[in-house]
Amino acid sequence: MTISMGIRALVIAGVSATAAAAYAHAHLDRASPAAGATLAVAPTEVTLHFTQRLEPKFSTIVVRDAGGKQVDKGDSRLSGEDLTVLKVSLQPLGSGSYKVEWRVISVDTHATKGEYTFRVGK
Ligand SMILES: [Cu+2]
Repeated sequence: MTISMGIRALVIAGVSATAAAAYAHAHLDRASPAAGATLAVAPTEVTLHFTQRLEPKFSTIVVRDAGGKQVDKGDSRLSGEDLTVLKVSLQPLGSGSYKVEWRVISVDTHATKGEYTFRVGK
């Protein structure tokens, strides 16, 4: 192997390792209600789609109103057969701003979390 071939092999190995790491955690892929959405009709549940399968025991969604009061029903659960979809049911929501806080552990045992807000009403 020439020196230049060796360097090229190292560069390719480095790129592959970075790409693998990017896929190795559960990131939020899409959400319903969507981040920043304003809904005329109150949603009855929040559904989050992740980029990786989740560990059900350690993956939760909490939804809070503007005052910090929890307004979900505490029934976070995985949905569907691919184990990448997490849901929680909501209590009846009035007009206002709501925050979705999610915290998950993916099947590779890595933890990720995030939050976003949506609005009901005007
Ligand atoms: Cu990971």
